Amino acid sequence: MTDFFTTVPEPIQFEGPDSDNPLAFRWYDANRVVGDKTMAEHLRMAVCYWHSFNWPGNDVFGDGTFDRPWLGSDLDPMAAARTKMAAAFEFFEKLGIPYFCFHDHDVSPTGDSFAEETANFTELAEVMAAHMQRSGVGLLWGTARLFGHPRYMAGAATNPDPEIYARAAAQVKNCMDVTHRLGGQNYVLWGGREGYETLLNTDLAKELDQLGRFLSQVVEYKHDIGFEGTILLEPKPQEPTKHQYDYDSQSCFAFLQRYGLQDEVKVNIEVNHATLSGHDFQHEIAMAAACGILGSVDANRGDDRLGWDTDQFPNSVEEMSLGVYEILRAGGFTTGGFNFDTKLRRMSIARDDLFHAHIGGMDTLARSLLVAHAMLEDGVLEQRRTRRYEGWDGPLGSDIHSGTGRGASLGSLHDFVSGSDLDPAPTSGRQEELENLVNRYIEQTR
Ligand code: XLS
Ligand code: NI
Ligand code: NI
Repeated sequence: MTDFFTTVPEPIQFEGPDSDNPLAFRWYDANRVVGDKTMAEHLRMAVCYWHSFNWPGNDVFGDGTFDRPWLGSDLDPMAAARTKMAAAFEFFEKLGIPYFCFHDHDVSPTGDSFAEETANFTELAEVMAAHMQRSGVGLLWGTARLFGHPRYMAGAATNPDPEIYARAAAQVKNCMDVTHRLGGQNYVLWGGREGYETLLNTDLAKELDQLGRFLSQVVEYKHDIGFEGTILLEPKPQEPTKHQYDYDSQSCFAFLQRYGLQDEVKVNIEVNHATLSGHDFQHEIAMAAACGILGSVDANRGDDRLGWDTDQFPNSVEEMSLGVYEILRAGGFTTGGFNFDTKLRRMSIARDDLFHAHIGGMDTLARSLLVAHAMLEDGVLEQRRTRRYEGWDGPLGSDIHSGTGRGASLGSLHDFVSGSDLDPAPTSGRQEELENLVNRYIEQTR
């Protein structure tokens, strides 16, 4: 291990809920078995490279505040990338996190030409492979940064210029190759610039077809190279563009169906993107699961008062428990996991702030897993839900679904209602009682 994080000399340990050591886990006990899997296997948590190691702590008004010595513009970019990578893996190992995620340009400098970009990335992928081998830390997903360079200002796949589409496709091919080489579990596409600023200069129909074509080419290439991970779209309604096409899970599903990709591509749901689109995190997970496209999660939280992606570390057990509950109901993750797409606040400038932030996030998810598992195991919520719909298991419900008997048509339903003294009584939704029940699990689960 290198010695960038000198104030945290030893790996973080689990000490239990009564510990007052701020550099210990109180809930995340990697090997604790919860149901049929360990906590580590359920949660499959990852650190993201970009916010933790590439972002200098700047914002639109001010410069970087963080102590990230590898970000100096006077450094040799390849040497700086190696230093950064060593510090990143030191962090992953000391934190005891099983996975990480990256953008191509997080780990590798772009250089002056595409050839140089490719050569740099190929070289640094081998350095990354060696770190992964030594540390046992795996790659949850890779992704290409198709939104940073000025060439992508009007989109990558959805750019009005097909040469920019081609440049983006070449970059994605490289990134899929490296993700495959490193045993990545998934490959992500977040459409940061795949949207518009004004309809006055935008051909929506053309752009959607371009995006559909791009994604189809990604899927074809995945099969060509035998990549077994999952291709994931990451919904977000806006920011940086005024409107993004991958708005939310339900619109992604419609898009995938339109281009015949619904069995090939799933979604990576981010908590703060869910809330920006006007939904709860729980809603986005449940909707993706209902559509059969639940893939992975970017764990973070937003700020109710701010209308942008603040990417704060998750700290609400209630919010995360309800999301994890839907994940468990859907059978849990397969290739997905929880990536901390989270950044420190700009004033958190001590090196060990990165540990405190991730420890809090990991403990929040671990505790949420316990709550969600207890709720599912006890079955009370599921029984209530099942009972609420049980009429649909009876003869009338099956007639309607199968289009037979009384349920054959509006006419036959009309005959049925007219010829009976049908007067169905409404039943209570019992929402408050159920909310109290959830709070009981949060209070009591250990
Ligand atoms: C930005 C996105 C981005 C993706 C990866 O809002 O969350 O970080 O996760 O490109
Ligand atoms: Ni994200
Ligand atoms: Ni985000």
